[in-house]
Amino acid sequence: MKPKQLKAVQLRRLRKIVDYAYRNVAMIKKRFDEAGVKPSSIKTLDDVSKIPFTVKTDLRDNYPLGLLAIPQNRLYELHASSGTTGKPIVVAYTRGDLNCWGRLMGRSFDVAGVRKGDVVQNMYGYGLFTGGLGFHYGAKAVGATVVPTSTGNTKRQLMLMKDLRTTVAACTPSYMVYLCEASRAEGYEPKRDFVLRVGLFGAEPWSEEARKRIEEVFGLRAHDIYGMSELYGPGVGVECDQRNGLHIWGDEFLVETIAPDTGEVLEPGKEGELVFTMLSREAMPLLRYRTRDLSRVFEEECACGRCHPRIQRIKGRSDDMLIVGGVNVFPSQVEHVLMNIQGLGDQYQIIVTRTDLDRLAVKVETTADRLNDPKLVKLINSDLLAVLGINADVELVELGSLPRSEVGKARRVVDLRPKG
Ligand code: DLL
Repeated sequence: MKPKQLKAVQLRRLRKIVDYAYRNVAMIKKRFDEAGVKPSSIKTLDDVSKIPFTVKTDLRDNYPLGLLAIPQNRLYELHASSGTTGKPIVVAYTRGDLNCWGRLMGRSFDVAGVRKGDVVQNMYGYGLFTGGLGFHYGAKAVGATVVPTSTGNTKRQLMLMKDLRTTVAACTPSYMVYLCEASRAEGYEPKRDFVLRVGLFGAEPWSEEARKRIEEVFGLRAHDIYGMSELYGPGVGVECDQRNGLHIWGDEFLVETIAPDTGEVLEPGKEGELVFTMLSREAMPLLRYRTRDLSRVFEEECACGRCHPRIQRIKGRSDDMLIVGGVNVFPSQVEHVLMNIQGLGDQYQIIVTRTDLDRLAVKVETTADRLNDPKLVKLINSDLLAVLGINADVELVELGSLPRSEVGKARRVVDLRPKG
């Protein structure tokens, strides 16, 4: 499509989805009414800036299914992702939504050069996380063979990678960097023993250095892929062969950047928070969803010939969300868990490290008599696991031993991972 055609499709779909969301989602109607905006106020693509934002806490406040635009019996699938406190955010799909998501993931695979005949080893987690099934649907959409290994069990991953002649690796970039070392430690010579051709890496920020390392060790071509559960999952955008930014699928997503503090819309090319409007989501339409991800949007045509706008690789976040081994963790979730356990002090610290893989440690203060209480450690660990979905190394420390800050906020998060 030429950019002009794409814009015409976007406008037609925008007007339709705004009207649909206004009529079917009570929260959206209320927000529009409060802002004095009517669906008919949206006449041009620029009018999108009149639409009130949706934020993550709106999803939490409407837990589990308060933002549905359709009767619940039309749902085909439900996923969940970290909320900011104890409850997750639930994302819902109709059959049409699932088809659309699968198509977008299929396109993303296609752009990265994945074809029928490829063997895709899907090392993203299967389950409530959107990574596993999102990649599964994408592989099926291009007619590739999918090997659903899910996360973990590195020895088996490597064995199957060799024996099944995996050509496409799909996992978090930090896990692939880990496999660079782990494969050699297990006695493999990566370029000789594996026939990997393409990698699709996302769910967390990564760097050009990580890309170089992965490509050198495995001799594959690594593509960055972006997405989030609220926006179906992975497959919102992907790098084409130029690898000069990630194409955002413009016929399904309208992307803007805003100043995180004021909400002001920024010119293309300026760094800001990404905001997405989903153009055809049936189950849970999301208008102007604030992602908290920081990036830039480029509208110039790409040398690959695609007209879909591009974003720069994600630079970071404008909130305090941590991504630990691809899993989203909000410090407020940890606090929520700790506050609900009897016998703990108010002070805690979250420490993130990376030696081979990411590790999360939580130190929490307690009284002297409970410092060596293994039952307490076990309880904290299992409650954290239930809420975060990952294991944390829990350490009980003496009351008064964690650093307090005299001014402003306590330094609750210490991220010791190498930058870049
Ligand atoms: O991480 C979806 C996904 C799965 C994307 C697999 C790519 C591959 P959530 O768990 O909801 O969904 O986390 C979304 O992860 O807001 C970003 O902060 C971060 N993120 C996702 N992709 C990238 C990327 C999935 N390519 C959150 N680069 C997003 C940097 C990314 N950060």
